[in-house]
Amino acid sequence: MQQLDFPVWLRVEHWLNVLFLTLLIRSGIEIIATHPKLYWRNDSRPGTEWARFTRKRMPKDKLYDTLDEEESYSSVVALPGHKQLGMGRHWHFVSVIGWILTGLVYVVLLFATGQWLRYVPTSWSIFPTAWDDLMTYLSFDLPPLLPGQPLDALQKLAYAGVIFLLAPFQILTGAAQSPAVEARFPRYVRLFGGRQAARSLHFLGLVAFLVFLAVHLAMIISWGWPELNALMIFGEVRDLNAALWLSLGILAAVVLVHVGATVVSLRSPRRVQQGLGWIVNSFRRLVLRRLISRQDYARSKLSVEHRVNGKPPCSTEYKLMAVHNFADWRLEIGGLVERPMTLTLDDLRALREPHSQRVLHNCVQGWSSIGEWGGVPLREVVEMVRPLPQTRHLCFLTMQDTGRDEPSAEGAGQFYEVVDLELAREPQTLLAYEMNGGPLPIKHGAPLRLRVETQVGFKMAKWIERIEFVSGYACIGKGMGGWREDNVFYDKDVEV
Ligand SMILES: Nc1nc2c(c(=O)[nH]1)N[C@H]1C(S)=C(S)[C@@H](COP(=O)(O)O)O[C@H]1N2
Ligand SMILES: [Mo]
Repeated sequence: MQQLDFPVWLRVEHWLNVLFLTLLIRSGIEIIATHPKLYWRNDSRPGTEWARFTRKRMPKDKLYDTLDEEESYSSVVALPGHKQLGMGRHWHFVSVIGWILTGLVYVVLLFATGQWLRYVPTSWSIFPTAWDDLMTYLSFDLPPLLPGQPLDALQKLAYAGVIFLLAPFQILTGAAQSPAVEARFPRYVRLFGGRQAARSLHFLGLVAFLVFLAVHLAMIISWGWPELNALMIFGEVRDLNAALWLSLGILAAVVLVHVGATVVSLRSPRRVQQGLGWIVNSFRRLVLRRLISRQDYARSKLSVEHRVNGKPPCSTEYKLMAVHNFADWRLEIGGLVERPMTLTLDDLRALREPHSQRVLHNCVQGWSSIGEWGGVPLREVVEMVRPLPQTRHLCFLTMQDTGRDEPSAEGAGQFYEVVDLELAREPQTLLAYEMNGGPLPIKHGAPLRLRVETQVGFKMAKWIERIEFVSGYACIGKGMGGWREDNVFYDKDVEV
């Protein structure tokens, strides 16, 4: 029979796992901080959360948005802490790539070397034995190890559960939160009970990992830290002191990575955004870019109260337009096009019967709602104005001046977002002037807003006044591809 020892790859994998899991946990907590509430239903209706990690109470009589609900957690628990969702996302996604690659190598080697026998039970008798082991532990005693194996029955089942159930569960519930995956495979998300249920389950998976870590450490202490530690360092029980120092050295290196990641994220977020963004984007392009939205939720699934993000323009000009039902509003389309245009709302309505779609909206903060949007598919407008060959992106400029309209937000200036031409041509990319069968309400972007269903919500500019076709965006704003990218360091392409 295969000897279940501690080959070098197993030891390396173990310590890499420590690094990636802890990075995932801290960056995950940063992501929760931005909307510290958990729901079961897709509409994330205020008041229906089953768990909340904040003391803030939101007003019932005033328009507030999700940014007002955000919490600032300490860097001790969150990477990097202090309301840096953009940074938390970059670290979470980079770590998840590292963790999945580590996991794949691990599983392949486990099966290639016969070491899988240490985790995969080969007889039903393991269950009654594990029960006996549990009773033994509860009476503060140590159960016998399985013959010829490094673990007792209960430990074997616990490790098998973490490796073959919990880890895949976290990956699957994580994927179920990607707007691109949801848009292309709405049924996949339904498997978990919807977007918010997937988010809640992902959180419970985090709790399960924390419990596992606590029990794992307790076990090591009760079975003999020095010897087990030596096994994880040298692969055999020898040089206990050297093993101790080496393991402390590895842990110090892990802590150093965490401290370093936290400090650069807080001090030079732009560098982290560019560096990690490059890694994450390469994977995202490879895996998610070809997913095209195919959503059509039933009318009965529409959220009674669609959540809101961003505060409407409060200029007199905008208010006057609103009073006149936006008769004076104009949409300018220009830049690298053959036929620049200026359209009124009536012109847009006259283009065609409104196209409508019932879709799930994912805010980067974590909430979701389902709405019906009506308007003109953007690709029809693109065909009308005829982009020049060098066009790569569309820049959506809005009537919102964030410094004036949302003073509590970080950053100032005109809100804009850049979307790639290929996304603009997808069937469910929409210039919407209707919502749930009526005119688009002011808080949702009247008179015109964008819908790009494979992306996270912040790409969908509201209160649009101009669309500029461009070949690059380095000269727009701070050059990162949108107001949020410029000011709060989000990633430009947000299929997750
Ligand atoms: N002009 C502008 N558009 C915006 C925003 C904003 O702050 N300003 N917020 C974005 C974000 S973060 C989200 S989640 C969606 C919210 O759309 P909703 O309020 O219709 O739900 O709008 C997006 N469009
Ligand atoms: Mo958002």
